Amino acid sequence: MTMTATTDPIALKLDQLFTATDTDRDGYVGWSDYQRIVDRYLSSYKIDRNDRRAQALTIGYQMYWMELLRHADGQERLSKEQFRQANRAASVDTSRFNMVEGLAHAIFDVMDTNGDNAISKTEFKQYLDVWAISDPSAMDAFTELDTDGNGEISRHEFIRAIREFFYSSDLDTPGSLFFGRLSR
Ligand SMILES: [Ca+2]
Ligand SMILES: [Ca+2]
Ligand SMILES: [Ca+2]
Repeated sequence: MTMTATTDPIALKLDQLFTATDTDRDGYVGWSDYQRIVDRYLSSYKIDRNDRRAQALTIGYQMYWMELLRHADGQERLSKEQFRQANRAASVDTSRFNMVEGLAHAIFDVMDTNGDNAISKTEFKQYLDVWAISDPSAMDAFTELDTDGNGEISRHEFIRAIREFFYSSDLDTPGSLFFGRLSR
């Protein structure tokens, strides 16, 4: 049985990521979209542009973007289809594995406002603002991401979930819920 693009779970998640990332809604993802996302993180989490965490986040996104461009033959902006293909090509590339982890750690450090190495429910709520997620079930993701149920998302739980977002075909894993629940 062959899977079509619309039933392939990873493609569904990448399309969801594309829509969330295309912040000016022009139908393409470009560096300016990522700059707006970085700005939203900084304003939602009240982090100064010169803060070490702000710089790490910008560098993390720059590296991710350069990697996508590399896999999309150097286009300056990516259509939904190119974005999907570039992410897929990048995900089978081992150099990319470390890069996703680097970005995931930078995002975690931004979200962990009080620096206790865990994301509380309050800290997680800001994340929904960054991505303009208004789905009422979105806070369910917090409960799912907290896999050991201790009331907070540890760094380990967070990094594993980001990995699942890009690599797991199971739409019910916590990592598949970052942008709201998808159904087949
Ligand atoms: Ca755009
Ligand atoms: Ca915290
Ligand atoms: Ca936990």
